[in-house]
Amino acid sequence: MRKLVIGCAQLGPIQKSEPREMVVTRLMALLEKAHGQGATLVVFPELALTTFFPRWYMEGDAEVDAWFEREMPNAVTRPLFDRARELGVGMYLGYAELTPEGRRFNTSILTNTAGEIVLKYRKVHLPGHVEFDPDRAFQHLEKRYFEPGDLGFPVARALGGVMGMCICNDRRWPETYRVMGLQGVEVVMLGFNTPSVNSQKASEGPEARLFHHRLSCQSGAYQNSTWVIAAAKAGVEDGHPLFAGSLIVDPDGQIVAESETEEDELLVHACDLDRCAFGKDTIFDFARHRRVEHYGLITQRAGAEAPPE
Ligand code: CDV
Repeated sequence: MRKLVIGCAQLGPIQKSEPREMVVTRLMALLEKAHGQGATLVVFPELALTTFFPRWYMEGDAEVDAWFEREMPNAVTRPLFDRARELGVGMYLGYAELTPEGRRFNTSILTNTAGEIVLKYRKVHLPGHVEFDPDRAFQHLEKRYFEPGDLGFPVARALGGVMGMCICNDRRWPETYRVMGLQGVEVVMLGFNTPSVNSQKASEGPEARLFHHRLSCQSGAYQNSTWVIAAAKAGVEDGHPLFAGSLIVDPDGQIVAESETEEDELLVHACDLDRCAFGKDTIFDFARHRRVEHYGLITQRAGAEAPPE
């Protein structure tokens, strides 16, 4: 048995006016709690330091850049990184990254128990739109504020396993998990901010959205025989509800822990990474059963094209 005790640290809402220092205090409380329950890895949500700012339409660079981090760790997050290192706890942390060249990404990093950044990921599948859309119930401007990630879906050996990351909307795409599955991933960590209602389909409420969220995480876990740890930012941010549904999913696709509130909440589970072996070696055994000669369209074509009538 290769046991990795993982904390899935859900955050309740962060209001637009809440300073990062206050959020870091909340993250540190969750970190301490996770450590107290034996965790050596804590997974925090997407854009964990601020409100989900892509719902707000902004034009000026200065206004936009105020939501971004120019380095990580920085003055505000240093206490979190220091405490995680002291406790010997690794972290997945999502934040908005502004590079020295002025590029903007929706990013996550993974630290090891020594506090070193061992993996970086930049969100590939960016939902939403670029311009203000008056027909939507609310805005989702990720395509305005971020470039698509340019790092692919890397994995790293860390914390005793093969670790991979993605961010929010990425979890709905089978390609996300499969590219990491082909690198032997054993833990896929992800953070998310998902509105409780669909901005373009009012009839799609929280139950339907939770169903699709669970379905995506559970199928990704099962089909690649990997643990999936999904940490929500939840609750009502300045009048905009986000659902919760933080999950820990085992390599059989079963949910072993799920959040019960829309507040700061911690799930902890002792994940046996050796449980990934049966699915990888026996059920799916990619090397023996995959037929890549038939998968060309996956990389040749982005959009679906039905045959001519
Ligand atoms: N932050 C996200 O990527 N949210 C999307 C919403 C907009 C559908 C998600 O897939 O949850």
